[in-house]
Amino acid sequence: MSETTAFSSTVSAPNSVKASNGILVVTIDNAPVNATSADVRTGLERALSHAEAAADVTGVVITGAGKTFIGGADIKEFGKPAVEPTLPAVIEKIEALSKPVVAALNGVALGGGLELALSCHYRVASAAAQVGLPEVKLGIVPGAGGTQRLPRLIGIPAALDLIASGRSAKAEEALSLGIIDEIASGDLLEAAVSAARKLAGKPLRRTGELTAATADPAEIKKASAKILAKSRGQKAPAEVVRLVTSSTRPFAEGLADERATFLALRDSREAAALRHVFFAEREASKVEGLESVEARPVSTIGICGLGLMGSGIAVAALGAGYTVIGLDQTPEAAEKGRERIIDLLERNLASGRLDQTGFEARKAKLSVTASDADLAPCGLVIEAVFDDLAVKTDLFRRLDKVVRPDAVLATNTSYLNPDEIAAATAYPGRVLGMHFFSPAHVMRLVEVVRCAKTAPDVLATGLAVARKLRKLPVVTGVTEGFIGNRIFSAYRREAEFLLEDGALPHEIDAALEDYGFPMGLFAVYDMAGLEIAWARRKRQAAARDPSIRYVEIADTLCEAGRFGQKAGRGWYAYPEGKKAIDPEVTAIIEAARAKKGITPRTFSKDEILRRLLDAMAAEGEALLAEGIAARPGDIDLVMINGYGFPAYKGGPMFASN
Ligand code: T1G
Repeated sequence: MSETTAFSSTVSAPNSVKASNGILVVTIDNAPVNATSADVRTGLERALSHAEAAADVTGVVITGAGKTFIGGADIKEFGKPAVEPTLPAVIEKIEALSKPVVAALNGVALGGGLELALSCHYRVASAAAQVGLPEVKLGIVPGAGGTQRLPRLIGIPAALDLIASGRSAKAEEALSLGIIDEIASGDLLEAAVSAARKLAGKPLRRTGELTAATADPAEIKKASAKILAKSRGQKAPAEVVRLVTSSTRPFAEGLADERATFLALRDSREAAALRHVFFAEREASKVEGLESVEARPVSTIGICGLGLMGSGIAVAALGAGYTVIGLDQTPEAAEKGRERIIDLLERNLASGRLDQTGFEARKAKLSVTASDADLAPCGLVIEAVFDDLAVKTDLFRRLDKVVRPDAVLATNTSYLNPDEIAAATAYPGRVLGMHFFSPAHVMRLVEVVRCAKTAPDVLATGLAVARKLRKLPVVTGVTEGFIGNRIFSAYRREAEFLLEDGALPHEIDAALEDYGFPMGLFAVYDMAGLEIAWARRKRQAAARDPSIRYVEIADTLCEAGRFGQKAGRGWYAYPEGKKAIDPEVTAIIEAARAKKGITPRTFSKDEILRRLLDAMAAEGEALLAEGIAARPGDIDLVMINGYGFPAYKGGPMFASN
């Protein structure tokens, strides 16, 4: 029995080892994503030691089981005591091995997975492989050589782009960049073993020994500035810029700096927040009671109302490969809707997000009509008509008569009670809410509303379709405004209390933008327009409890015609379209305080933030207590993906801990 056959019998899960003509093939089989857990690292190190020593081994191939090469270091090990060997130690061993080590990328190679591949002497990939260093999305930097090896392989500008964005590159792009050396035309493992055999006994290309090609300093400066501007105060992107742009220094020095930076960031609040978001996204897809429920089949989606929301939803559905039938009140309105959808597709084409084939394919799957009966083939119909109860119940009553018995009906209402809409139909069990966010072809979030009578497989269908649309579905129960708008209302209410108590709109907005919000609350208001919320407040005025504090400032602005940016003035003035503090608004606020006999006081940014975050978290606790939201993480995902809450703060529930 050969040395290696004897050795492979001693190898236990999660790695397996077999010899192939002198090449030791190591397969990492650590479901679900072959993360480099302690066991994987130990197994790899043993296999490398064996390969180095064994006379019957001339090379090594490392690959992954299933559809993943390596999904990265095991994030679940973060914050736990380190277990030797560390990933950098295993990677150093690979690079230093005297025999060729070939990475056979059978699927995604991310984070530590790509770093491991970069230390190999040759990389072969399947056509479906993708590579990336997404660590910044977790508030960290690559910690196993990525910021030093990748620039040595592909140059500083390209490495900066990939690592600072955290995006993945498909096999073709990875080949053209030089990250991989070959895309296997036939069997991947055969190609890898053949590459290892060809390299045996030859001088090996060790990435760490390469020099990062110098690039135009102005280009690097420009790219770095763009990354820093976009990072809005996050630490990790700035550290990526520092480490990658200095990767021309001695390799060992760069590696040590990278590791220290990684460890410091890994234990930071920012990284903990982004890990929370990472796992919250995975948890959100686990809905109680749906563990073994099948979704209904959907290949054709009907969309009623082809305005801003409807056309955005249509573009998302066409992008996911669905056939779309758009319905509007008249043939003219339907045709206008089609033009709106085609226009959005043409913009994607023009920006390169879509190629001609994709454009034509989507166009071919779109039809519009003004006749309800044409929706008969739909497995799911989503309405995005005017947010009025009578309009929506009338529509659902009509749809009930024309769609398939197993068709699912979804309402995109943001404030109405979907139970009342469902009650207007013969089969309320097939009704749920699917609350998209504008622009619907861009925003990731969909609040999937479980109505009182929604059948489990109908809820499962809503979730499955949302995922196929590459959206982030979060399940919510029925309450006014669901999770997002209910929290938003509490946040807005507290902000208006702060105005009465002494703060001003620009001070509150500055505190929010410093915290990481892309835009302050009052600036967002002006952008969205003040009239819709005003109309709702007026509708609710008669039922309002006079014992509950109510701030009239927003009403006063609307009564003065200050409806926001498109009216040229709202909470701010917009001379030549540029936002400016308006003393008229300050006067309106001071008058409101005087009317209530409130003596204003000044607030620090921290005080303002504390009050707003506490208000959001308190409303979140209420939603959890009422069973509207299943987990704090769900609430955080809604506020991050629907309302601009900075992800690196983790969301209001995480931030309140
Ligand atoms: N560690 C631990 N668990 C992980 C994991 C990881 N790296 N990646 C995924 N999981 C779990 C996830 O929580 C879920 O668990 C299950 O696997 C399936 O995931 C030194 C330190 C690989 C593209 O950032 O992007 O390397 O919910 O639903 O849609 O520089 O997972 O079933 O219990 O997402 O098929 C860098 C993270 C780490 C990639 C697969 N790597 N993962 O997508 O499955 S930091 C990443 C992903 C690092 C080094 C540093 C995706 C995926 P559960 P899933 P998927």
